Amino acid sequence: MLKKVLLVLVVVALAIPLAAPSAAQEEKPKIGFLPGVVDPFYQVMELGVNAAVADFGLEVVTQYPEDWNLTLQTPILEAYIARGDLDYIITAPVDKEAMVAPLQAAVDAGIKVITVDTYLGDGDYANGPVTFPLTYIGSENKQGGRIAGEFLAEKLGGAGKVYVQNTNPGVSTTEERGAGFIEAVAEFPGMEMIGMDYNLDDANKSAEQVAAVLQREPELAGIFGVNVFSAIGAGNAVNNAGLSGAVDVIAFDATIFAIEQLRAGTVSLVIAQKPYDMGYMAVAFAMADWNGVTSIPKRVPTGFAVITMDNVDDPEVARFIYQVP
Ligand code: T6T
Repeated sequence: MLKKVLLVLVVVALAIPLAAPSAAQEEKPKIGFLPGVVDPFYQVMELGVNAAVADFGLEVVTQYPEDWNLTLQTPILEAYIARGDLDYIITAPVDKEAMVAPLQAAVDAGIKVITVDTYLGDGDYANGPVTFPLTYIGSENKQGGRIAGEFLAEKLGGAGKVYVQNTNPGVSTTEERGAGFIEAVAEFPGMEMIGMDYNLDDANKSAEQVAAVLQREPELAGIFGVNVFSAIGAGNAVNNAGLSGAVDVIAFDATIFAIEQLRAGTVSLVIAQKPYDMGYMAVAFAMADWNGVTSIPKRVPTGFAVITMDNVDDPEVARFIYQVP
């Protein structure tokens, strides 16, 4: 009898190390990264994603839509779902309403969704109309627009005509930047907001629209370009019209071009976001969720670095310039 008991104990002891570990211990999650468009902002975000993927020993699949377009982002997402091997999708939805159903389909297929930069619904994943994403990691875009508006109004001594170059309606980020700018400018009685155009995230279209406004409004004093392509178009149009320094450009997004334009005197303020951190944190939160962490915040604001000629050479500020190798 004693022999039998000992034998059973030995068999059990030997079996323990062979017992199958739980899925989370055994495997690591596979990530799909789906940016909004090919641009330096998302390329820097990808660097952050890749750094975290390397730190955690994960695998990632990345594909960029060529343009900011629903009909380009949706099929990439559908292909990600169809692969059947992704556990998390980290994405910047190109439209806050139209991308809800396609991303819900990912969730229905068992994939968890994290949104970076842009959000779905109203961005309130705790109490808003869309609650399925794990978290929303991105800038406080209304505040970013307000920073641009206040700076420009103050630089113009509280009086002057201003105009906004925007991308597309329905994009959470750029919509909020435009609204924040208009709100801030309205607090200065001498300021006049003369209009806002949508360039469909195309720098050439932005330049054409700005050229037309410069012709029509000889008293225009300032332009807010709400993102990479809007600011590039605005800067080019102002330069082509020979108005560098006479019409102030505020550039959202710290591209190399925006910084060159700052040094040349066409741009007076560059607002840098933190795309590297957005990408890194999105992967880190996916990993935490995978390991059963339950206290993942529904919203992670990432802040800005506000760049002028006074601080552009300060390494603590310059490190936020979008450098793509
Ligand atoms: O400004 C970024 C991003 O925050 C926005 O959502 C879309 O445009 C950019 O990617 C810049 O091109």
